[in-house]
Amino acid sequence: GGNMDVLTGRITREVYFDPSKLIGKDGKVLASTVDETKQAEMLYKPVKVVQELASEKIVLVRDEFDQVHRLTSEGLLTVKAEAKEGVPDILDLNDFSEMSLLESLRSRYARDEVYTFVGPILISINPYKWNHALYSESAMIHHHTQAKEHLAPHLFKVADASYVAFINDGSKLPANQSIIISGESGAGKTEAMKIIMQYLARITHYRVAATPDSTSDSLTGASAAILGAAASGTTAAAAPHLEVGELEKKVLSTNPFLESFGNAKTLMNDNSSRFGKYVKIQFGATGRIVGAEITNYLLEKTRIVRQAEGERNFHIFYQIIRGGDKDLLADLCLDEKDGTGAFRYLTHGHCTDIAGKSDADDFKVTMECMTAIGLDARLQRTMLELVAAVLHLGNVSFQDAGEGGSVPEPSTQRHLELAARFLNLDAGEMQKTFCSKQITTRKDETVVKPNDAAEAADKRDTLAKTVYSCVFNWLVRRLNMTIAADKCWGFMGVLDIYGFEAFEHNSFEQLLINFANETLQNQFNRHIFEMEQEDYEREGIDWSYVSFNDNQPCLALLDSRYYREAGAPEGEAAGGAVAATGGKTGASCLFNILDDVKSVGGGPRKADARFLSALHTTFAGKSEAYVRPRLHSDVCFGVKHYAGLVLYEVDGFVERNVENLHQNVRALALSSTDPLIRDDILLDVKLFEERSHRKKGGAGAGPGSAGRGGKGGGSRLREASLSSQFRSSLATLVETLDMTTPRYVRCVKPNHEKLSGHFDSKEILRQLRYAGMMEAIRIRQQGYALREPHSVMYKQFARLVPGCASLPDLVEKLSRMLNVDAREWQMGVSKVFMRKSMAEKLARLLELRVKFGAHTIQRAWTRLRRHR
Ligand code: AOV
Ligand code: MG
Repeated sequence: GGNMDVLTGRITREVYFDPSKLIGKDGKVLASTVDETKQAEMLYKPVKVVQELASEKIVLVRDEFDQVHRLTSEGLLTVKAEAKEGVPDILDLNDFSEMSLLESLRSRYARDEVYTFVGPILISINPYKWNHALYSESAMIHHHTQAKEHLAPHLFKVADASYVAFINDGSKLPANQSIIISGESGAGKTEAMKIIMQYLARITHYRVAATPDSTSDSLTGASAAILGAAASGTTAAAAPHLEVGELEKKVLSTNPFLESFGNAKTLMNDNSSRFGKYVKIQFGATGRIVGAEITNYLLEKTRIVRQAEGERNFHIFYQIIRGGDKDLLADLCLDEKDGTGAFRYLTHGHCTDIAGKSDADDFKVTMECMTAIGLDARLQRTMLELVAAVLHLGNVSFQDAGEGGSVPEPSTQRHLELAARFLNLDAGEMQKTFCSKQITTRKDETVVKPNDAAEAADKRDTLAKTVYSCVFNWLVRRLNMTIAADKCWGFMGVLDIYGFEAFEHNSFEQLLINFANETLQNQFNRHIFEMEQEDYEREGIDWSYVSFNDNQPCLALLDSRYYREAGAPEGEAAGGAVAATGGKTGASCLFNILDDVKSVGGGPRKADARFLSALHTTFAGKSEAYVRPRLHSDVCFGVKHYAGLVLYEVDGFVERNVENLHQNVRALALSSTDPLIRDDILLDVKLFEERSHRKKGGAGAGPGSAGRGGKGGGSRLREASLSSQFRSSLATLVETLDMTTPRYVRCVKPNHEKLSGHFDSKEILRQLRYAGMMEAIRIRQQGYALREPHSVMYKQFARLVPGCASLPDLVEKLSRMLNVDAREWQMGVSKVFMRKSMAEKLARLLELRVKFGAHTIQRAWTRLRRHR
């Protein structure tokens, strides 16, 4: 093959090397001494051949850093022309390897072809530059009207396929769809979601406009219109402009609006989503949009009071200060001389600007969206006041005042009063709440104790976080009130969450974010596997041997919902009991242990330590996904996620999970005299209070806990904890996704520098591996890589095998000739399924036929047979 040229010194192609074929001076393969990360780093680097020792099959190569390596000759990899050129669908590569995948993507990316299919999955590599023609209205019409096989990979293609499947189902029942967008922070998920929504908002209108009888409510009529448009070649010329209806405008307006409140600049992404969302676009039976329903997931609250170096708080804060008019700023007392620099909550990261972004302009857009969505002047005003209240809270400082007590610094008293005013709270009560704590003794007596300055500041931050996250959730509720339809025929959901995160320091938030990604990865794996299974079953193929590496051990470690007897860590304390009672919620998992840690006694630090030691005892050496780190095992634990090992620092886990330590902050918030704030905006706080009162009442497990294995106090506490709410909202999401036909968009970040045109192979390969792309392709490979229709197979090989009577006979003889065993192939109803090694041998056979002619092979085959 390709190596031959190298060995004879005729190197005409680019050569890459495979680090696992490195050899040392002694001629031994080094692979075992080069660890995996190092190998990944060296992966597929182009090299020049320095010297070849053809007799010993050893090659010396020089890399770009002028370092010379010794390799076995199989370590030289040549890129086939096909991969070098790049194919629109990776599954069409005859010769699949990580390198050919990477080379295909690289050459496409260089031609600005940022989208590539892997079967039904779309890979999108962030271009970091806008190609407006790619998303123009004529591009939309083109995608909607042209036959699919002529279209290049595109988000529109995914959206259109989804839409067509949805309405074209033929039955009277909707086939609900989902488009699941995933990828690391900054990979382009949110932009992809917006592009998809823009497309759907316009195309659904176009379709109705093109329907001859647009009043017809008939589904088949609507589908016929699409097909008609495609057949008659209706194109941009026939529909000069795609209109967007009022409702569609509202739906689209929710995106910039929620971004203002829920997105922020991080080191990874100038516009990073700090919440997850699933938008169900609701359709009527005519295929038109009738509304949208947004589900949001866990806003990253800590950002409100603290930002890492180089990062910002949520956009809205900067927008108001920079875009609000004089009167507004004077009313909200935000007209400080130093602008954004005057507010402590905005200056932690020492970064208040985003290159190329105008917060003032964005403020106008935010306000326009708010009006478009239908929030009236009073609601808008209240919302702005609450945002101002948060900023003022941040500027309140405390000083110690002897005997463990504290008071606000006199110069910041003004801010405390302003915050109280905008929240409609009593400033004196607010100060009391910050600067003292109420403790209930064993005898149920309430004692008031002073807080020192640090404790007071902590409570101040808790109030700020509570208020802001309530405002955010309230906004989503309001949006749903205005845009969600009461009744709809069916829906298409689009999911855009925060990507997998592994920082230097990881905390509770990262664990929840990564748990969400883990859950989705599992959903993806299951689906891809099931799809494969269906193809096999359709063809009547035995697929039972296809092994599948899922991330179930990690999920079971985190959430007992995923506990499965075979896969669960052995010997865990609750294991036997679980099997006996048949209830899986009783299995110990990380989140249950966290929920059960008593926060009382010794303060939050001690509680975190108890949590950590419980984890070590329960899981170290027992769960394959759990890691007790060699260093810092007194403050850290590790989880082996599908995307790699992450070490979490337990500091703050118990407190953030239970949110229970500041009961009097909640009571303070609920004393607001503005009913809109108290009953509506702060609904989350109110519900939380009600739940914990029920708990205190001790009246057994309420109806709400019935489904959760109601097992005394523990389960009731679990209901209230942040992680348990997150767990159940994710479980509901997965249930919803499982009821739809999912399509996947895997976004990839080409480099860390946010540069356009820079393709960092190592980074891209890492993400593709983590996203399970290799796994998805591996299933195909490990299963049957090659699926040839019967006729093609017969035509290609019958001439090489003399005297074969039928296709089964041909395949039988071929497999003997090539010395492959019976497990390598199966005869399907319409295709022959062959595994990778047989496919490769056949490819070589074809190559030989080309070089030496069919008769030579026939002769060789006959001789061989006689010999035996
Ligand atoms: P993310 O949603 O995946 O990150 P975004 O969708 O916010 O990432 O994309 C990050 C940035 O990349 C955008 O602000 C654009 O500048 C650029 N970008 C993304 N897609 C395109 C595109 N199709 N064409 C041109 N530029 C693009 V995060 O929310 O941080 O996980 O949490
Ligand atoms: Mg995003």
